[in-house]
Amino acid sequence: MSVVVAAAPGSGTPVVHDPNAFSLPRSQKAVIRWNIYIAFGAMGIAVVHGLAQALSYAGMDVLSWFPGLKNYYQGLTIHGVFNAIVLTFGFSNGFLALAAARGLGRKLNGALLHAALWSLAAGLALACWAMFTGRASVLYTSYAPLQAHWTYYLGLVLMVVSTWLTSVNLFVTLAAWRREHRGERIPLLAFVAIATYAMWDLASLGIAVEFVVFLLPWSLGWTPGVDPLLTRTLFWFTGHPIVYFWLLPAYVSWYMMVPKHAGGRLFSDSMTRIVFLLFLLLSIPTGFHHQYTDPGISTGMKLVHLIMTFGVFFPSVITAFSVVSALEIGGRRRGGGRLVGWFLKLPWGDPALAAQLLAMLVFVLGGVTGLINASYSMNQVIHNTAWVPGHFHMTVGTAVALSFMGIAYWMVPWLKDRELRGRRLAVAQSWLYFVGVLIFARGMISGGLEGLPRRTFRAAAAYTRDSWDVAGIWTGVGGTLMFASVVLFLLVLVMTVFFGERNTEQEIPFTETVQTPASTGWEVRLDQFRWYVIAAVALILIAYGPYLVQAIPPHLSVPGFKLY
Ligand code: HAS
Repeated sequence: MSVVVAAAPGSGTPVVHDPNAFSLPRSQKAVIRWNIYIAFGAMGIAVVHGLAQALSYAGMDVLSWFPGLKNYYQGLTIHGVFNAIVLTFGFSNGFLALAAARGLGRKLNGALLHAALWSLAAGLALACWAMFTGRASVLYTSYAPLQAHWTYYLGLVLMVVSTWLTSVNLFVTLAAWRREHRGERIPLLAFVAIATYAMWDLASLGIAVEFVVFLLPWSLGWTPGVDPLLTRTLFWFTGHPIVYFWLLPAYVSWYMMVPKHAGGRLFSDSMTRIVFLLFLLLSIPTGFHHQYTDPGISTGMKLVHLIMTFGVFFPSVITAFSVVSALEIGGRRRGGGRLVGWFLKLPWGDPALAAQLLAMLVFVLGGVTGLINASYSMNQVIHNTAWVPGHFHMTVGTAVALSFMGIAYWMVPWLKDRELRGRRLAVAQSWLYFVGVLIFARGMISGGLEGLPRRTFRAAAAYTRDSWDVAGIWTGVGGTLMFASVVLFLLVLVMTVFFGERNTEQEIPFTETVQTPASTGWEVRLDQFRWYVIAAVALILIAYGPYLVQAIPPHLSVPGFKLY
């Protein structure tokens, strides 16, 4: 079987590559594998704390079963950091590096690959020490004036550095490819992986300044205090686009790999590039939608961010149509007809596909709740309630996490040269997660609408409302099913790594496009990242400039508040 990856320069003729011809040096495969192991290892620890939190909503206190755990917020910090930072960074550093290498058909820079892994590991070790010893119970948002030990901030900085090193690696590999392929279009698989890191490079500047310039020196006692509003704003400068850094690896798979699993084809090369460029342009100037209730930021600027938030909704809507059309091609090829017949004909027995289809279905609800969050007046109803974790467990907690599990079902076997072990269990695990998260989110969402607060240890809270009881039970039951599902996922992974049958003939799945990339005309300009980066910077200046002018110089006056 052959796969179209690019058009020959100037001719529009597709260049055909033999998928079996691609391989990476063993050492590079091993580094990518360790990124994935760290990512899922972190998820394994995080979900244990997740179970405790879900049960707390149902009124059950199991925290005393955790040796060394000092309080609820310590567990919640570990849950958030491990899932939102370690799982996502480790997975992206591994998966997108592999996608770019496969797209470009060449190996990566080995030194940068190793440096990124060690930076992630060192950062994780530092942050773990701070979190597990109870010196960093500040939650993943790290809001000042809650103060953590300096090792926590340094640890998170090193983890961000690991993503930058991966990004440098991708751009270095792209530059080497370009030298040998003058005038050619960047292969789509590499383009989408690199565009994701280009967006993140810009987005991560906010948290880098927050941690390196303000929180780290403050935690070391080098500055008299901190400016909570400025640091919070810097956090959300990164904190909204980070959700797209979590999501886009899943989109890379939904666009480029899921159609292959389904036997379909992606329709448009150009539309796919435009979607990723829209994320580069629109993801960052949106952060104030997390700060609608914050004083000190003008309503006018919040309105600007609101409009941009509705803008960044569109690439996801385009994604829904593009991916569904690719799936429909696959379903119809398999004999499915009519309105939904093709959907039932998809190969649901393939766990890599089933997990991602179910993740997509949940993401429809995640997207709808996101729009409600973004609406200024409705945000006043749900802000800081359980609704918000309801929303993000359907986005990052499922669209992303369940997609990552689906991707792992082909990627770990490829990286390890072994067959997936426990296919049926893997499919069952995906359905269990799907059912679990729908029950869990039903509880969180309905509880939130009744005013059930988020980030609260409900099992020990001195106040309650009757209407929270049923919502809490839904949350506890759903969370338990999600936990059981992740345990099964890790079991399948361990069985595959240690007992999977040897197979060195596996392919990295990726799709053809119905419309091959144009080699002339305006579409060629889609590959010139630098212009889109400049435009993104201009939009950021419009969205954040007025606030920063009034916020600088910062007022470093608020002392730290420690929970330990
Ligand atoms: Fe969000 C809060 C608005 C998307 C994550 N969000 C959060 C928080 C997290 C998070 C973690 O405006 C909490 C932060 C905290 O700790 O305080 N969010 C949005 C909007 C979108 C959105 C407008 N969020 C995400 C994604 C996340 C994520 C993605 C993680 C990956 N969010 C907000 C707002 C808040 C917020 C406010 C602040 C709330 C507050 O007050 O605190 C949009 O980007 C969503 C667009 C998505 C869609 C869905 C498209 C559907 C697709 C699936 C296609 C599949 C189909 C099925 C059709 C429009 C692409 C076919 C299937 C077959 C099987 C055939």
